[in-house]
Amino acid sequence: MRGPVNELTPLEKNPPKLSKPKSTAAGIPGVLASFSHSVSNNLVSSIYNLSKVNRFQGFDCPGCAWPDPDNHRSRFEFCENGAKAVADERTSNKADPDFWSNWSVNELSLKSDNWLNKQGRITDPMVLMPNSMHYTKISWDEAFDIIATELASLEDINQSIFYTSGRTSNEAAFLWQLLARWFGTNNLPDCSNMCHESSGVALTESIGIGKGTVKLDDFNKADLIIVIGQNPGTNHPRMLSALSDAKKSGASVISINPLKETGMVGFKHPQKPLDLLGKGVKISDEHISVNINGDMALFRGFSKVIIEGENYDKEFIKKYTNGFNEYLEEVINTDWEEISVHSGVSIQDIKRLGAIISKSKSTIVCWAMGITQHKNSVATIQEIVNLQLLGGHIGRPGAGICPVRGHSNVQGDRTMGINHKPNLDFLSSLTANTGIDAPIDHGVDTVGAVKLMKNNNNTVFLSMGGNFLSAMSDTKLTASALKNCKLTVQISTKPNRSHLVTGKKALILPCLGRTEIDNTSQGNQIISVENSMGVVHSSRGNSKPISNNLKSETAIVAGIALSLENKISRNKIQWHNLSIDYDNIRNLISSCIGGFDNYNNKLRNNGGFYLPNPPRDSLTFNTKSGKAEFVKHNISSKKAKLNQFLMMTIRSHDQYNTTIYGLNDRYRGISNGRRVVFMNPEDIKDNNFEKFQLVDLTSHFRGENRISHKWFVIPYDIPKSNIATYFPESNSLIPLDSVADRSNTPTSKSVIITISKSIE
Ligand SMILES: Nc1nc2c(c(=O)[nH]1)N[C@H]1C(S)=C(S)[C@@H](COP(=O)(O)OP(=O)(O)OC[C@H]3O[C@@H](n4cnc5c(=O)[nH]c(N)nc54)[C@H](O)[C@@H]3O)O[C@H]1N2
Ligand SMILES: Nc1nc2c(c(=O)[nH]1)N[C@H]1C(S)=C(S)[C@@H](COP(=O)(O)OP(=O)(O)OC[C@H]3O[C@@H](n4cnc5c(=O)[nH]c(N)nc54)[C@H](O)[C@@H]3O)O[C@H]1N2
Ligand SMILES: [Mo]
Repeated sequence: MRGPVNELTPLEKNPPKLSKPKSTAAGIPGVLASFSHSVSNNLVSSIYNLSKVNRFQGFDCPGCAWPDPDNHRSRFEFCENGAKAVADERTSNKADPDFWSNWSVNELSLKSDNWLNKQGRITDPMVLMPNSMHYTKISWDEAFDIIATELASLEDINQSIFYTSGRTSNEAAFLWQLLARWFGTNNLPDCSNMCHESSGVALTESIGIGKGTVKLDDFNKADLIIVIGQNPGTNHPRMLSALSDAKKSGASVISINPLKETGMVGFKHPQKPLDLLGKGVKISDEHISVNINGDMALFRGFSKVIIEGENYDKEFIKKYTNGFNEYLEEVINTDWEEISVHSGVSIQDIKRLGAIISKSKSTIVCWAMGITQHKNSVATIQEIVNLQLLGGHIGRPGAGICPVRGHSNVQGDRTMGINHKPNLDFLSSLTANTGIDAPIDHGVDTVGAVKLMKNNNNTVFLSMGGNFLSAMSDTKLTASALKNCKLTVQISTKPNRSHLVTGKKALILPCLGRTEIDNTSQGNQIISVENSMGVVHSSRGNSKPISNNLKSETAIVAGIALSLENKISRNKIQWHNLSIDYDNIRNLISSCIGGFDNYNNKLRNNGGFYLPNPPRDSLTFNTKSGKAEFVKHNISSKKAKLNQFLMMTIRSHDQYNTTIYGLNDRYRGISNGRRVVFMNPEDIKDNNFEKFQLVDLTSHFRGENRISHKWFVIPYDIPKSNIATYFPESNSLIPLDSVADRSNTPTSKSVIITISKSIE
C-alpha cells in the first residue's frame, strides 16, 4: 500500500530573521548572490553558461520573458534571476534511480520544496506502479507503451488532459497540441490560465490582439511609464535596465503597488561598473500604495481627471475607437468619493497623478500578476486600456500597453496553439495542413482540469513541464483530483511535489533543459521562443546533457505519438521526421500559423524577427467594430469586512514559481523562512499580535472555510487590512471556484482571510 503522501509543504519550526527592506536592487549584492548560487552548484560550468545566455548564438534565458535589445547584446545579457535559473538547471546533483530507490514517495513528501529541488536533475524515466511506494527505472519504450495503452483504452477521449508550462519551446509546444488534437481533444490547459489569461481575454476584446503593443525601444521614447502590480526587481530584473535607461532619456516612472518593492525604488546596473559603485538610479518618481485590488477605481480616477480637463485626444478617438460616448458618460457618473474608497487612495493624490498622466505625450503601462489574478481583472485591464485610448497612447512611438509575461515562452506556447479555446481559423488551417480531424469543442482550462479529474476515476493527466499540484489553487482539492487519475505523466527536469501526489500509476519522463545540447541523428538542433514583445528568436543549448538517458521534449512527444499510432486509427503524421529535424516542425508551423513565413531563415538572423502586431504596426484593430473598443464597467473592488483581511500571494526573491532556490527574500529583508504573513503594524497591534506571532489563516468563500496553520506574523509597510503570503505555501487557502470573471484565473491576489493565534 502507498502510505499517506503530504500534498503541502511542511511547516517551519523557527521564525525567519528580519532586516530592513533594501532601497536599491541588484548592484554588487545582486551579482554576488547570483554567483553564490552558481558556486553552490557548479561554478565553472555556470560562468561558462552565463556568458552564453541571450547571446545571438546562445540559449534563451529560462528566467523570464523580458526581451533582449534588438540589435546588440552586452557580454552578459542576464541578471540575477537568469543566473539562478541557469545554475539551477546546470546543477551536478542527480536525482537518479538510486535516489528514487532510497526514498519512498511518502518520505519525500515530508521534505520541503527547497529540498526536493536541491536533489538535482532527474536522469532516467521512472515509473510508480499502483500500490508501490518507490519509483523504479523503466525504459523509454515501456514508458511510451504505458501512456499509449492508457490513452487508447479511454472510454472518452476527453478524459485525457495535456497541460503545458510556459518554458516549452515553440517546436515542442506545436507538436504537443498537434498530438492532443490528432488524438481528439482540446483539453490543453496551461500555466497562462493562472497567469496572464485575464490580459489575453481583455485585450482581445479591446484591441483585437491578446498581446501587448510595445517594443523594447519604445521605453527610450516614452514620457511616462506606469508599472502596476509587478515586482520587476525580483521577477524581471532586466526590465530595470530598460527603466533606468528610459529615465536617463527623460521618462518619468510611476509605480502602483500596495508594497514599495525595492526594484521600483532604486537600481544599480549589475553589468555597468560605474553604476555598481554609485548610489544607483532612482526608478519611481511617484509611488502609490494602492489597496489590493483598488486599481480599477484608481484608473477610473485618472480617466476622470483627463475627461474633466478635456485633455483627451479627440482626433485619435474619432478615427480609431468605438464606444467613447458611453464610456464618457460612465466616467462622469462615477463619483470621486466612490473612486477613493475603492482604491484606498486620496482624491487629492489621484488628481495630482492624473494631471501628470494627462500631460504625457507618450505613456506606456506595464502590469503583471498584481492586476491579472483578481475577480475583476478583465474589467481592470480594460479600464487601463480605456485610459490609454483617451490619450491615443497605442500605436505611437514611446506609447502602448505592456503586459509583462512570466515564463520565458508562455507567449510563444499560445501562439503555437496551446489553448483550450482555439479559434476556428487556426483549427481549419491545422486540419488543412496536417489532415487531422481537429476537434472543435472547447477543452478544459486548469480549473476545469481539476474538476474533470475529480469527477472521473479514469482520467489521464499529462504534463509538459511545470508543477500542477503546487501551482494550482486549492491544493488539497487539486491533490485529490490528481490522485483520482488512472495515470499521471510528468515531463520534467527536477523533482517537485507533482511527482509525489500522483494518479494510480505515474511516470516521470526526464527531458533536456534549455542549456543542453539537443543532438539528433540530423545533428544539433535549435529551438525557438517568443518573448513578451512578440520577437521570435532561436535558442541553442551548449552543455553536455546531465545524463545520456534524457530525451528532448519534442522527442518525447513523438515517442508518445508513435506508440499511440499502433493502438488507434488516425491519419499518418510524420512524427519521426518532425522530431529529428526541427526545421521540419518549423516548416509545418509556417504553413499553419500566420506571421511565420520563411521561419527557418528568419530564425537564423541575429535577434530573430517580430511577429505582426496590427495595433502597433498600423493602428488596425481586429475587433467586432474594427476599431479599438472603449469597454465600460461599473467600478468594483474586493474589500475585507471588519476583522477580515484581503490576502495577496506573492513570490519571494529566492523562488521561481514553485521552485524554491532558497529561503531568503533579500530585498524585503526576510531570511531563512518562507512561512510569513506580511501585516501592517497597526493591524498587528489592533489584533493583539506580536512580531513572529504564530497564527492560523482561514479563508472564507461562499460559506466554505479553508484553514492553514502556523504562519509567522511580520510587521511590514502594507496598507491596513491587506496582508501578503508566499505562494505555493498559501495555495491551499485559495478556493477552486474563486476565479476571475471571464478568464477563470484563480484569484491568487485577493483571498478573504481571518487570522487567529495558533494553538501551540
Ligand atoms: N525570480 C523569479 N522570476 C520570475 C518568476 C519567479 O517566480 N521568480 N515567475 C515568472 C512568472 S511565471 C511570472 S507570471 C512573473 C510574475 O511577476 P510578478 O507579477 O512581479 O510576481 P508576483 O510576486 O506575483 O508579484 C505581484 C506584484 O503585484 C503586487 N500586487 C499584488 N496585488 C496587487 C493589486 O491588487 N494591485 C497592485 N497594483 N499590485 C498588486 C505585489 O505587491 C507584487 O509586487 O515573473 C516571472 N519571473
Ligand atoms: N497562489 C499563487 N499561485 C500561483 C501564482 C501566484 O502568483 N500565486 N502564479 C501562477 C503563475 S503566474 C504561474 S505561470 C504558475 C506556474 O505554474 P507551472 O509552470 O506549472 O510551475 P513551475 O513552478 O514554473 O514549474 C516548475 C517545474 O518545471 C519543470 N521544468 C523546469 N524546466 C523545465 C524544462 O525546460 N522542461 C520541462 N519539461 N520541465 C521543466 C521542473 O521539473 C520544475 O519542478 O503558477 C501559478 N500559481
Ligand atoms: Mo506566470
